[in-house]
Amino acid sequence: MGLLIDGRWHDQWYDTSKSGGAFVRTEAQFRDRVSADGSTPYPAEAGRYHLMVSLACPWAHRTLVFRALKRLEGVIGVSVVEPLMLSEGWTFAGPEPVTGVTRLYDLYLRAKPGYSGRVTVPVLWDGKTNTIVNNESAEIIRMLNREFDAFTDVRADYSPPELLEEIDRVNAFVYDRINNGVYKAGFATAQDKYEAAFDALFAALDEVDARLATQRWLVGNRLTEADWRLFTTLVRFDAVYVGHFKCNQRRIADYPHLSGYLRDLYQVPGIAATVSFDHIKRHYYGSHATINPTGIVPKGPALDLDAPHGRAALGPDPAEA
Ligand SMILES: N[C@@H](CCC(=O)N[C@@H](CS)C(=O)NCC(=O)O)C(=O)O
Repeated sequence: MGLLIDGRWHDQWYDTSKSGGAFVRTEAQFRDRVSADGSTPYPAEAGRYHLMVSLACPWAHRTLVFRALKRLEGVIGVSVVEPLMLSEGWTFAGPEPVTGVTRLYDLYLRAKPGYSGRVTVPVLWDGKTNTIVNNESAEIIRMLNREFDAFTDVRADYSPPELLEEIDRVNAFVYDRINNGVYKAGFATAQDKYEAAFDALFAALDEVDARLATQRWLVGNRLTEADWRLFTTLVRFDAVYVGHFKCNQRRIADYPHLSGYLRDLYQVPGIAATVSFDHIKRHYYGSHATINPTGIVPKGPALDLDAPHGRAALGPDPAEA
C-alpha cells in the first residue's frame, strides 16, 4: 500500500494521525467525462476505452456491474489487477495488454507525470490519447449507464431524470454510512472512531432493512443505480467486513429483508459473473498487514446467494428498469 508524491512512489499505510485515528478517504483527481454527443474531449467510441479494476474492490465492482447490465463487454475492455495490494500497490500479473504496464501507478504517471495522490481502482483509460479519463466510480457508472447507448441494445436507464434527486439522496446516505462506513470501521486506529463508524453503519443497515420490508427496490420501487451501489458492499459484507473490518453486530444473512434483497440483486443475469469471492477474500485478508498480520484467509462463511429470494411480490422485476 502506498501513494505517489510528486511522481515518486512511497510505500506507506494510511496516515490517520491527523484525524485522531479516523480513516478519511481522499477525492479522486481524474474527473473528465466520456460523452455520447462529443461535447467533451472524450467522445464515446467502441474499443477506445478500457477499465482497470480489482475484483476485490467494491468501487471498481460498480463499473463491472454497469458494463454487464448495459452489455458493453464488446465495447469497453477490462483488465484485472492481482488480488493482493502490497508494497507496490496494485499490480498486474504480467504486462497489461493495452498499456504494457505492470504496476497501476505507472499508468497514473503516464497520465500525469508529477502526480501526487493515491493510486486507486477503478480507472477508465483512454487508449487513444493514453490518459486516465476518470477514476471516480460514481461518475464512471453514470457514463456507462447512458453515454454508450449507441453501442448497445440495452435501453435500461438506472438513473432516470425523474428519480435522480432521490437516487442522489439515498446514495449520499448509503455512501457515508454503509459503503464507506465499513472502511471507516475497518481502517480506524482509535477505539472511539471505530465504534462511531460501527454504530452509524448498523443504524443505517437497520433503516434500509426496514425500508425494504415493503418495497423491492430502494428508490421509486424500480431497480436503480442506488440498489447497485448498495449491492457491492452487501455482497462483501459477510465474507470480509464482518470479520476483517470488525462489522459484526449482525450479518447480512441475519437481516430479514436485506438478505433476500442481496440474493435478488445477485441473481440478475450477468451479475454473479462479476463477483469473485476468491479475489475478495484474498485481497482483504492478505493485503492489510496492520489488521491481519498473518495473512490467513478464513475458509468460511458458507454463502448461498443462489437460494430463492422470495421478493418478486414486492415490486417489478429487474428487467423493467
Ligand atoms: N472514489 C474512488 C475510490 C476508489 C478506491 O478507494 N479504491 C480502492 C480499492 S477498494 C483503492 O484502489 N485503494 C488504494 C489506495 O487507497 O491506495 C471510487 O469510488 O472510484
